[in-house]
Amino acid sequence: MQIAASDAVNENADFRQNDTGRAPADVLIVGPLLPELMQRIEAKYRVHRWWEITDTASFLKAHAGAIRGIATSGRHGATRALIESLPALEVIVSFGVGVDPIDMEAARQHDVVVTNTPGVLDECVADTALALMLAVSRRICELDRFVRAGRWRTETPPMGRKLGGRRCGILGLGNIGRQIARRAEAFGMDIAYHNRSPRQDVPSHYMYCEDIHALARASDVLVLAVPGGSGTLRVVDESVIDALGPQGILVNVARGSVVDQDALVCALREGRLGGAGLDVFENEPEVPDALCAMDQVVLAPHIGSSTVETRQAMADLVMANLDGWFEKRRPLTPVA
Ligand code: 8YV
Repeated sequence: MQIAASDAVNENADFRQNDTGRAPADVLIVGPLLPELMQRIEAKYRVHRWWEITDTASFLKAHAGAIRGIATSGRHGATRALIESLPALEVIVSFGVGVDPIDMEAARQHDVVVTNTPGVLDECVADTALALMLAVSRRICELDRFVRAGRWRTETPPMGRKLGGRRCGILGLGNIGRQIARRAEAFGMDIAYHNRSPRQDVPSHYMYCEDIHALARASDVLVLAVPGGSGTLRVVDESVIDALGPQGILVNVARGSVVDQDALVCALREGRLGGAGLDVFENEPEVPDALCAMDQVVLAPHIGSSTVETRQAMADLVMANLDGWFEKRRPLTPVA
């Protein structure tokens, strides 16, 4: 079914919740968000659903001048073209902490405030990193398949490797990275990390590595927790993977763009890397068939922050940022 420009607007929404006495602001939602969050936005704002609009040129002609807000996510982002086609745009609120798919430079140039949802998802993303680490190291998914296939009756289950006593290297010791370190320590692992510079506010026994190669060489498990974007594009390349080595495990809860995915597949296939736990991929939701066929790899569909509790907290923060901007010109968590 083709959806005309006018159909993608919540014309009949009940705006009584807007107690400012002013007409509700027009907000463009770039791609589907949590249904409950979209309902909350639609109850207070005049919402346009960008992904449902087929004739974008006519839509922009009719509505571009009125749209003052964009609601998006770490998945859908906001391109320069979109930002520049909305002359009245004031704010972009994003569901997620990573703003790499938002053209931040375009937003800055056009005085558009960008907000994200920091702080509320660190623990869940760190839990996901540990879950992947354990699953790969102890071969949990492979052994699950082993049991389901009835192989236990006739074969000895293959052994995993212990995490305790091994070193967890963390690329990007930010808020999420620090939560990963705390959890890895609880499993008896030693911690190493690489950031642009050493952190003064972390335990002094965390080992600082000057560069990614030194970190990979020092690590048994290398966990990626850096932001995506041009600064980290494919920094984990063939040489870093080789430095991690045939017993090493790579865990990625950051962005697919941080890893050279072809080099990763090749190293796993040739046994130059021991295993991988991957929550993110280069071209989501596409995952190479080669990875799907490998037992030493555990795959997740970008669910780092995806728990009921954390997604609720993220949705609350998106609303607080949107309302904060339109009611008081004060968003709660603007991106610096
Ligand atoms: C979300 C994320 O899954 O916070 C991020 O940067 O990648 C995740 O928490 C994503 O933003 C939702 O699309």
